Amino acid sequence: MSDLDRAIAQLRACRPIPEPEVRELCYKARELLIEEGNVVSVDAPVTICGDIHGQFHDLMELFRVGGDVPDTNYLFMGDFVDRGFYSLESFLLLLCLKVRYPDRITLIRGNHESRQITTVYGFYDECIRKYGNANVWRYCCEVFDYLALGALVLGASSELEPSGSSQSNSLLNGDEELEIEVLNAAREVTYTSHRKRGGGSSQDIPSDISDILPPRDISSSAPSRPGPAGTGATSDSLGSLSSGTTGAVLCVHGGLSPLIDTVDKIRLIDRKQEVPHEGPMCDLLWSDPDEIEGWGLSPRGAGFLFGADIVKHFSYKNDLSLIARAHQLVMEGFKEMFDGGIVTVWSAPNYCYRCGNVAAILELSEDAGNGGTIAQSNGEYGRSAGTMLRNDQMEKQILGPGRRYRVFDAAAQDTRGMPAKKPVADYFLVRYFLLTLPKPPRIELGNSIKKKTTSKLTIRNSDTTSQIPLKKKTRTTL
Ligand SMILES: [Mn+2]
Repeated sequence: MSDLDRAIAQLRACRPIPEPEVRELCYKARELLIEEGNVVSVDAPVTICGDIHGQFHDLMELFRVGGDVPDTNYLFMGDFVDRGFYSLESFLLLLCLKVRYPDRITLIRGNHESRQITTVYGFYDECIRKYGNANVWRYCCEVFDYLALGALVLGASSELEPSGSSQSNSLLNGDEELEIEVLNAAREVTYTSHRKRGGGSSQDIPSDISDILPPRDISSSAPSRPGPAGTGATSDSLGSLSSGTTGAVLCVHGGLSPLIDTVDKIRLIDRKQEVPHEGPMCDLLWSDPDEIEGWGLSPRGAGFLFGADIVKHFSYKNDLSLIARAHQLVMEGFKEMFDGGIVTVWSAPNYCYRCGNVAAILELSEDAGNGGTIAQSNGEYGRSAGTMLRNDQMEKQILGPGRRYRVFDAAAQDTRGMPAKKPVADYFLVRYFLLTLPKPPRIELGNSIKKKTTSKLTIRNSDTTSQIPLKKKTRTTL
């Protein structure tokens, strides 16, 4: 067993590794991450995850539900630390897995992967509490500076293979393909949505769905979501060029920036620094979609709000079929907005041990028909001037990827060590007692009885109070 495997085993047991090992790990991770571009290319199949926020036991539950590394490819969209009691173990485990299986796990940066934010929201204090000094926090922050800002998932299939347990299989006739499937942690299908092959629309969603998915405005989605060409009679003049083409999926922690109109412009950012208070890098990590037109001021004091028109234009220009992001608590674990053009994925169940929400991960499967090597958008500017847009009137035949959401609850209470009972390893103790006693937990653990969430989905612009801890800036609407 290598040192790395030993560290992984120790962290999986929720026991921190000694400071010198953290130093070594962070050094190796940095060497690896420095080679990655600002926007990492990831091939489907991949499972996309949202905020973790130090909820270690729920991260273990996530792996139980989604499959372990390296059997499942993962893409984590940031906010590994702060708020929860085990930011250290959560982040170091993910980092170990990254170093051990670099091609199997992708980590991108969230707004909490920052010196300033972690000193306010818990990770810094946790490191001091567990090591007696700030060295480990410092090593981790140096890694944060090297995390990619986004990822492009390529080669995702436009339709799903229905899950075995799906009672909706029988509904799937030859004219339809499965576009969305939602499963609970027991792997039972709780929602499906189909689209018609060859030009059908998602208005053809069967009506027997047992919804846990929020009602979606499907009335306006038909024109922009044509069926795949080449799957039967079709008048698609692009012929086989666009057959089954699924555009790329852009993954980013927060959202878009008024200063960035192409994926290529993300690539040009000098990312190896602390998250700035404004500018394109800040916006990617802080912005939120909202039901507005154009751009708006964000109540967070950093980043912007952006509307459906912004997403549609950006996705069209960059040949994207979906933007996946995290950053906002969603009671149902995920939320699609803007005709399915953007989705929020939230992976911290019962957030802060008291919010009562479920969590979700998003699985995109591989396009087997194309051997995973279809000519995909890589987001490079200029490609759109090519064959796909020979005719301005021509709608690009890009389909959204088939999306399987796995929804899960917080890990059972008995699998969690209470922070106070957590064994403290020898190597922490050197200066432990020289410090003041650890701060009492800010959150009542006893208060974790979950309310059953039956009401319609809410999205909280909270994360909950994640506001940049600065004097609020005033900004003009762009
Ligand atoms: Mn966030």
